[in-house]
Amino acid sequence: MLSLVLLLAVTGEADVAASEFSVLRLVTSKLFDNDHLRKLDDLLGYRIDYLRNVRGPGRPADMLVDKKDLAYVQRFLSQKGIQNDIVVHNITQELRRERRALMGPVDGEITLDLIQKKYISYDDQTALLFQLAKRFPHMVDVWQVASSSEGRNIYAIKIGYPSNTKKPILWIDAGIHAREWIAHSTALYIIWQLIHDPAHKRLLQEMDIVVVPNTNPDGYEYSRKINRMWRKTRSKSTVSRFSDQCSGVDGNRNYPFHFGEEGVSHWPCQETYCGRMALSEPEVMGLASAILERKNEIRGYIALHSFGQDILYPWGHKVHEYPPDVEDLKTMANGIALAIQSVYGTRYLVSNSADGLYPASGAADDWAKSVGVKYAFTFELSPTTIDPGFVLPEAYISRVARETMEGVIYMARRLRSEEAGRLLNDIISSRPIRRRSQGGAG
Ligand code: 0X9
Ligand code: ZN
Repeated sequence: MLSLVLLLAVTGEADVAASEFSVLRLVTSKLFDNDHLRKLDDLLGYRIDYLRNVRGPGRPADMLVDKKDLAYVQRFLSQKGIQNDIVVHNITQELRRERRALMGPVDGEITLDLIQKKYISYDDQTALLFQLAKRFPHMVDVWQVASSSEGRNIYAIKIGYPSNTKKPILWIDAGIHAREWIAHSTALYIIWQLIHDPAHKRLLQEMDIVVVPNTNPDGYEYSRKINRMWRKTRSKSTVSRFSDQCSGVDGNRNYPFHFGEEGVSHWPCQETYCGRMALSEPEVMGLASAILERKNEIRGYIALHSFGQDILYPWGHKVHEYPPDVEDLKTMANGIALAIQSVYGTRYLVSNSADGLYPASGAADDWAKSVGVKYAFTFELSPTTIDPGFVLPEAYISRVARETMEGVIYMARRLRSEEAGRLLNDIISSRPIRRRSQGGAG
């Protein structure tokens, strides 16, 4: 994971001209290669930052290297027999380009065109939710689920037509990791289309879809204004008095399920810091409470993240551990992947999150599954590669959003038909009882 000292140098306004960074992909082949990498840190006099950690022989890792040290690092790795290739020559340039494209607050209405073309600010995302609630009061409800550490209100939007009975819910949230901007934009697009496209009317008569398009607004705004690669929340810890990078908690390590076990850091200055205790983050506390209140209705949960093009299913806290109904989850995930692929041919890999990616405990998807949401997934959206990685150009928003929408609709329809099957079963299995009691009365 990326340490932030260097990233501040990469992205901070004042320092942006001072250093340029490249991304070097390496593949270790032997276990003791790790010792070589530690030795390299010693020789350089600082700890190298990883965009993707070293996970073992044969698995690629990505390191962020100051261009002035690049030749030295490459020579060292090659001498030790560690395969290495430059995958991004100048990541700093890409960040600058993106920064120039950012826009100020929108004047007037937020349009579909805008959300497909721009990464909009948190205030504009919120304005969109209220704009939609005002215009479509018969099918839209917006409410506050949490208040962030810095005091921003976090909203959920429920889309669905009124019903006399409790409707099943598909819950989608996005942006717990601040820098994964394509997740927020995709969530906004899904909201827009569900409301405006009449093709979804029947679905929304029978089920509700709840979307929280930005679960970490403090981090998002920090990522827009100060440090593009910010991942965590922005809560203050005692150590953050010494360094800004020690602020915040990884919200996707802060849920109360196998909290603080594998794939987390207990050190506040690290990217995967899980917090002092589960639910320490007001954002996570608010989301978890909102989900718990509706857990009997929520049939599906999707956490939108980037990047990788994966549909990840539980359990993610430990390798080789699966829920008893894992085959159902895999079938659903395969269907979602095919639905996504049907739009532009983009391939998503379906895998268990611990086996396929890495074990990470205290994450939202595992927790949702643990409280009874049958289908809980993390979608790692596009791209697949570190270049452009989190910094996906705005030109790709509409493509990613459209194909993801297809996956979401596939999942929602499947949930709806499972629900219909369940209702039918209930009716069939309750019939003999009713007959008997009718018989007795007569
Ligand atoms: O590490 C994460 O939180 C997610 N990947 S990301 O690159 N977007 O940070 C993956 C979480 C997968 N789920 C679990 N491990 N439970
Ligand atoms: Zn993420």
